[in-house]
Formats: sequence, structure tokens, C-alpha cells
Amino acid sequence: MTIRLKKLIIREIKLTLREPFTISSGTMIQRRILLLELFDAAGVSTWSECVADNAPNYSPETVDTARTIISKWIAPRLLGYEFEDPAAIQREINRDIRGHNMAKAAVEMGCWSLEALHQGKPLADLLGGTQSKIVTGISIGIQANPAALVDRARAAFAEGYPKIKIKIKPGKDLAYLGAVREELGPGAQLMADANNAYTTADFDHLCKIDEFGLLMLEQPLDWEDVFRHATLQKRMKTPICLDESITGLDRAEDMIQLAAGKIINIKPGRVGGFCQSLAIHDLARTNGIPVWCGGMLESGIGRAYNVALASLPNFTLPGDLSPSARYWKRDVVDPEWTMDAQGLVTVPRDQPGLGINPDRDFIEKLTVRTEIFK
Ligand code: OSB
Ligand code: MG
Repeated sequence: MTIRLKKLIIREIKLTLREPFTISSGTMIQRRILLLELFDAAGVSTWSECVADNAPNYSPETVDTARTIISKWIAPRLLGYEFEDPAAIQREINRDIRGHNMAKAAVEMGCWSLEALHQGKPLADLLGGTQSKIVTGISIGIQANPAALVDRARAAFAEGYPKIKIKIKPGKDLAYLGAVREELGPGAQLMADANNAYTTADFDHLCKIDEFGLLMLEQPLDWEDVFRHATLQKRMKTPICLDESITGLDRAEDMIQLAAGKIINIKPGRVGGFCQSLAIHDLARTNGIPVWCGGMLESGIGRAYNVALASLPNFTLPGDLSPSARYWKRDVVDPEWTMDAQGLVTVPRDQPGLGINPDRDFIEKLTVRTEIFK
């Protein structure tokens, strides 16, 4: 069945995190989230989420650039036209539009959900997912002091998270990681994420991280860099995982060819959607590179896409796919996302499409702006 969009609603909601989330480049507390509603000419509709944030401190995109790109450049190319499949949509969206992967992904992934509904399949099945439960991790923001981080980390393990990711930056790294390792013991799965906070001048310092036995160190260097990560990886025992700089299949190939990292964090929003995510997954698998699904503090709608993707076979490391309650007092889906005592999130497979129910009344209450395109 072909995909033919007849209407697109772009809505901005305000959703407040339970607590501030601090990474090396800034703090998030009040999230502005774009939710899309896509309507197909066949009478099917679905929701999707754009992972761009208010500020351009993770990628150059923001909520405002994404809204402009979707409304001015993407929607007019799709509305009323017929496409064979999500891959055809992806080609059309990428034709002479550079960058803006998060804007592109929000639309492209929505079309995958429509396709799943057309075929009467859960999204995870359409993508080729093989896992029924995903191992979950928690990403803990930068804390005021090591003791505060230790408290958070201990509580997270007690809740059942099998993996803890610790945000770091210069001045808030070695003592913090050391304190957590000391408290939780040598068996705990720990990793760190620097979100580009270091430079080539820090290599000696970064090598000291090796002593903490981390599962990986995520994106220590520049958000666009691959080459310098290769130099660092040669000196470090700890596997480097790239996040920011893997913006598509070619960058993943660069990482592998240059040995700039041993693990890839796939965020479908960062790479422009599922077509690219699947291609990166497959390339990594062929090359013996494990992948895991990162998060962007998504609402329950974006989470459904991440969970479906993470069900693919080479997602062998715990994902940043925490349950709704870790982020929000109340999520925009009903029921909310949960995690069992073993730290597993279940891939929804009991209905076609996303397998979640957006809470329309609640979403209405959170909405600050709506635009309709036909
Ligand atoms: O680098 O993975 C990151 C959140 C915002 C921006 C960047 C990152 C993150 C996270 C959050 O680590 C992970 C989650 O959604 O739980
Ligand atoms: Mg990261």
C-alpha cells in the first residue's frame, strides 16, 4: 500500500521534567516538544515526536528550526503526493535539503508508523525487530558533588536499572566516576558521557578514566569529530562510543574505518529517521560493532519509536529507554512506559503501529501552539 499524507498537524507542547537534567553544555528542565499528527488519505493517522530541544547545545537544530523546516520545506513536498514506502519518503525529504535530521526524522518515522498500520503490524515487526524486551539504562545528569551522584546511582541500581550512564565534564569527572565505582563495586555496568566537553589537550587526563572499568566513554570530543576520536581510542582502553558525530551512515563507516570508536549510540532523530538507523545498525552488525539506542528525554510518543528500533538484533547494549516516571510526573501516553524489576522494558506487540495510546486530553492541555497543513 502506498503512503499519501493528506494532513499534518504540528503541535508544540510544554512538558516539565521532574528534575533538571544537566549535561556538559547546558541544563534542561522545561521541555518544548514538537508532536506531529500525520493523516493518511486511506483514513489512517498516527503521532510522532521531534527530538529537537529548545537550545542548540546538542545539535545545531532547535524546536524552532525544526518547525520551520517541517512546515516550509518538508510538508509541501509530501502532502497530496503518493509514495511507495518510507524509503521513498526518505529520498524525497533528503533531496536537496541539507541537514535538519531531527526535523526529517519526525516526519519519516511517522510514515513508518503509518506503514505499520497499513500492514496491520506492530512497528517493531515492520522494522525487523527480534527482541521482545529491551534492557534499560538510566542517564544521570551532572550533580553538584560526588556524594549527590553516588546517592542517585545507588537509588537507580536499587530500582533495577542494569546500566548507569554518568554525565561528565572537566572538573566533574574522575572524582565522580571514582566515587560511584567505589560505592557500587567492580561488577556494576557504568559508563560516562561527556557530550563534547574535552579536546585533544585532554588526552592524558581522559586516559585516567581507564582505571574505572567503564563499559564505554561516550562522545568525549567535538560534536562533529571522528578523526581525533581515533587518536584517543588508540591511547585508551575504555571503548569509545560515538553519539553526536554519527549523523548518518557515512559517519558510521568513517568511525569503523578509522577505528574511532567501538560502539555506536543510535538515536533515530539524530540520523534522520529509521532508514538511516537501520542502515547503520546493519553496517555495525556486519563489522562486529554493538549498538544501543540513545534517548533525548522523549515523551512517551518518541519512546515508542526508540523501543521499536531497539528491538533489532544488534541492539545488544542497554538503551537510554527509562520508564515515563523517570522523566515526567505524568506522561502523554496512557498507559505510561514502565520497567520491570530486572530493568527490562517490553516491546509492545499487541496492536499494529506504535502500540501506545496518546492521551489526547492531556496533550491538549499541554499544547501552546498548533499548526495544520493540508
Ligand atoms: O547525549 O545522550 C545524550 C539527553 C539530552 C541530550 C543528549 C543526551 C541526553 C541523554 C538522555 O543522555 C537520555 C535519556 O533520554 O534518558
Ligand atoms: Mg550522548
